[in-house]
This record gives sequence, C-alpha cells and structure tokens, in this order.
Amino acid sequence: MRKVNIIGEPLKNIPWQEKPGNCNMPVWRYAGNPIIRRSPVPGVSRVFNSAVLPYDDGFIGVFRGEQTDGIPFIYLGSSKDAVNWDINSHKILFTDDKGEPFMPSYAYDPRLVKIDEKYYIIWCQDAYGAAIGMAETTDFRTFKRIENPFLPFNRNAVLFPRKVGGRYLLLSRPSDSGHTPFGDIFISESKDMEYWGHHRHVMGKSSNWWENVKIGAGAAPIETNIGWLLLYHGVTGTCNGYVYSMGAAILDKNEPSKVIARSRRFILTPETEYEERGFVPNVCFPCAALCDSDTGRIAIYYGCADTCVGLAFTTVQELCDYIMESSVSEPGEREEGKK
Ligand code: BMA
Repeated sequence: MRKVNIIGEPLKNIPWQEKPGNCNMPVWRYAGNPIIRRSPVPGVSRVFNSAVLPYDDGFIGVFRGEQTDGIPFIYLGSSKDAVNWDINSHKILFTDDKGEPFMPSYAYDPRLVKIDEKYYIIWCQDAYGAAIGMAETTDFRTFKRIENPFLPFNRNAVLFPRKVGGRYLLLSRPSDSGHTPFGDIFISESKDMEYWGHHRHVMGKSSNWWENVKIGAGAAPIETNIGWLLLYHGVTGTCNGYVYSMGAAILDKNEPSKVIARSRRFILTPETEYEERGFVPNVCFPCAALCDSDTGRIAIYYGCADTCVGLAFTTVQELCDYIMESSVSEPGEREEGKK
C-alpha cells in the first residue's frame, strides 16, 4: 500500500492508546470511554456531538450541551490532555458585529476549525427552519456571528482547514426540518466566508446497507499526501429506528468534490453500551479529529447515543489502507458533481 502522511502540524500531546491485540477494525476506542458523562455541569443533562482543537499548550472545545429544559446550546470547554475536560456552565455568548448579543434560539452539533489565525464554529440552528450557523473567534472570549452560509434546510456543515484554489470550502448536507430520511454531502466555495456558491455534489448515501439512508460530514477534512481524509456518519434504518455508524473517504486534493476512494465498510459502529444505549440509541456521530503529522496518529471525538462523548484512535496509514482495500465508487462520485 502507498505510504500515507498527514500534512499539517505535529501534535506531540495528542491523546493516544495503542490498538488492543484483539481489535480487527481500523479504529479502536479509548479504554476510558466515555470521556464526558451525563450532567457534567449544572443545567446540562447531556453533552455529546462536540469538537476540539489544540490551543495554547492544551486543548479547547465546543460542546453540544442539552440543557435541562431539553434545548441544545454550545458550551466552551478546555483541557490539558484532551481527555479530561472542564466545561463552562454558561453557554457561549454569540454577538453580532457590533458586539451586541445575537443568540440563536438553539444550537447543536458544533464543529470547530482553525483557518490561518482564526477559529470558526459551525453549527445547526433555527433560521426559519434548520440551518447552518457560523461564528468566528481569535481568543475564545468573544464569538462574533458571521452570515449564515445557506438557506434552510441544511445541517452537518464543516469547513476545510485551509483555502483550496484560493477559496474557503464548506461541506454541508441539505436536509428537511425533521429527522431527514435522505441526505448527501455537498461542497460549496467562498472567497470571503460570506457569499457561497459553486455548489457541487461530493457523495451520497450508498448501496452499502450501513449508509443507505443518509450521510453527513463529521470532522474537518484531514489533509494527506493522497487527498483529504473525510470522516463522516452514515445512517441506516431499522425497525427500531436509525443507526449511525462512522465512515471514511478520501477526496481529491485540488478538487475535493471528486471522491478518490470510499470505504465500503463502516469504520466504527455502535457496539458498546454507551453507544447502543442512551437518549437516542445506536449513534456514533463524529464531529472532530486531532492529528499528529509526525506519527500519523488520529484521535476521533464522537457523540455516543446522543448522551456522552467518546474518543477513538486510528492512524492515517491504517485508515487509508482500510478505505482503499474496500473502496467502491457509486455512480458519479469521481466526477466534479456539477449538473
Ligand atoms: C441527527 C442530529 C444529531 C443526532 C442524530 C441522532 O439528525 O440531530 O444531532 O446525533 O440525529 O439522533
């Protein structure tokens, strides 16, 4: 198999555990999971689909917190080791560009991406229907909302960590206002992070049974020498409801609407008690990944059963080998995605 490297910064203090000898999957769980359990702060009953990044000499994160009135918001958290987290008991105060409070009525499934010296939070909120919200910060003290990129209905948006061809890139998943029984991943471009266009189809639900209902982008794509490594969720339907597994694909480096390879098999599926049992059973929902370019290690953060946060590990080589071994292309995937 071809040698695969992460293109990016080293991260010496990435959390890590070696793969257990009895594991035959490319992704393995942290033995101390879940890393965030129920009711971590007063007023919040569950923290799950959440995103983290290195910051100063430790880590910072944005956490989906389900308040005790059932409404989700985004909370800030920090950690020295990316495993043990202190989560603020106040939700993040978003402002408009004059510094006045500008809060959505709810906010969930945040992603966190650093581009140059700015950090962007991207989430789902109400804007006359389920839509994508966005804010920027440089210091994690003030959080300025920027224009919502799209009309409703849309969810699961995540930025690429750098411009490609001089444009910011955003993956998203057009949806409906409910539990969306369909959904493909699209990519859009912007010169200024305000006006978005050149929308292209990246990939859709597939003929693989574990992802035959809908898919949605998870972590910010990871740059490698062979393309962008995308972690996403794939959903199937059962007589007891949806099951969310994790999938992975490699997108073309310069034209990421083209899929180079896509794993036919899931990389992680609900198996443990904290993934199979909770507020919504059978959900593994990735929202972030830390990576170390020196060792190729990747630490994946994922929501478990809409109840808690799990951590899992892989290496870029092992995951890309797994993707390429079983790669399938659905019709049109290798194309630009323009009609
Ligand atoms: C999706 C989103 C996620 C959630 C998942 C499973 O539609 O709302 O936040 O984890 O459903 O309930």
